[in-house]
Amino acid sequence: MGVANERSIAWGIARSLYKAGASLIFTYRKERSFQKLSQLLEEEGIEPLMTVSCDISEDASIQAAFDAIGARVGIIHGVAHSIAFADKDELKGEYANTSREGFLLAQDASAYSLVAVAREARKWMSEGGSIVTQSYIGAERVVRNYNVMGVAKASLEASVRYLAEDLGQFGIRVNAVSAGPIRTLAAKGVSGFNDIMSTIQQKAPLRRNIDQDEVGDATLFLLSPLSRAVTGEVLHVDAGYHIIG
Ligand code: NDP
Ligand code: N5H
Repeated sequence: MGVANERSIAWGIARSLYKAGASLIFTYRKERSFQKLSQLLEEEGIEPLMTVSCDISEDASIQAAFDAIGARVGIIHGVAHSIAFADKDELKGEYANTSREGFLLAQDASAYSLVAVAREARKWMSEGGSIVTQSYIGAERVVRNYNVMGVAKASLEASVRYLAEDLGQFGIRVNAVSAGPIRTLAAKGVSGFNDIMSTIQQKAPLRRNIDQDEVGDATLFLLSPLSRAVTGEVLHVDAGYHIIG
């Protein structure tokens, strides 16, 4: 869930999963994303089991998407949730100025969406499986301009833990990847992005930034049985930046 174009983290995940032999189902919101996705799938010679429209701001849309998926394939083993949204105006200046509307929008799209997706997906995860979402270090620490999205990611990471407890008894694991900054469509035009990338290059233990394929491979690990005893975890895929004070 969440391929907008070739730069999307979700596309990195799709490539890793495809190489590992997974059967793939894609969801998209905008028609533009559907077109990009179809083009990418054709270029890479990937034949998905299906591609379904899903707007995570609408419960009915999530339900309809997973009902359609369930009706077609019967059982699913994993979900990659790679979706977030906040109003651009909330991603600069003081967090103290966040509007009620902006706060609720970020929480709804970026954190509650995982809860709603987990609820619908679990109905079809009758053999157990794994759900993985994407977070950012701004959930744990104050990162300039991340603001309302930092609070939404904190909520997302807490949801990962509560969902892990609920779904563990059914053999379903729930984890997050906390990725370093990657130039994607969502990141386009946000203030301070370039400065953050150069700080990582100077300060991260590996002295470099990371890419979509590295997040894809880590997400593949969390979706696969290689991580079968890991749940409720936030795995940093950030060249080690999070350990630096
Ligand atoms: P992209 O812009 O490539 O992906 C964002 C996706 O969110 C798009 O596919 C967009 O679909 C989808 N989306 C937004 N709102 C909705 C909605 N209401 N319903 C369905 N889909 C929706 O950016 P990224 O790959 O960077 O973002 C993916 C995830 O990774 C996000 O959770 C982000 O916070 C996280 N992340 C990103 C980092 C980065 O540096 N890029 C770092 C750490 C985490 P559409 O355009 O069709 O609406
Ligand atoms: C500290 C930073 C830089 C400042 C904050 C950036 C936050 C970005 C996250 C959200 C998801 C961006 C967002 O919603 C942008 C939208 O308002 C406008 N863009 C769009 O509508 C595009 C077209 C679509 C595809 O975007 C979405 N979301 O659907 C954080 C960065 C260093 C790291 C980063 C970029 C983190 C992250 O969470 O994405």
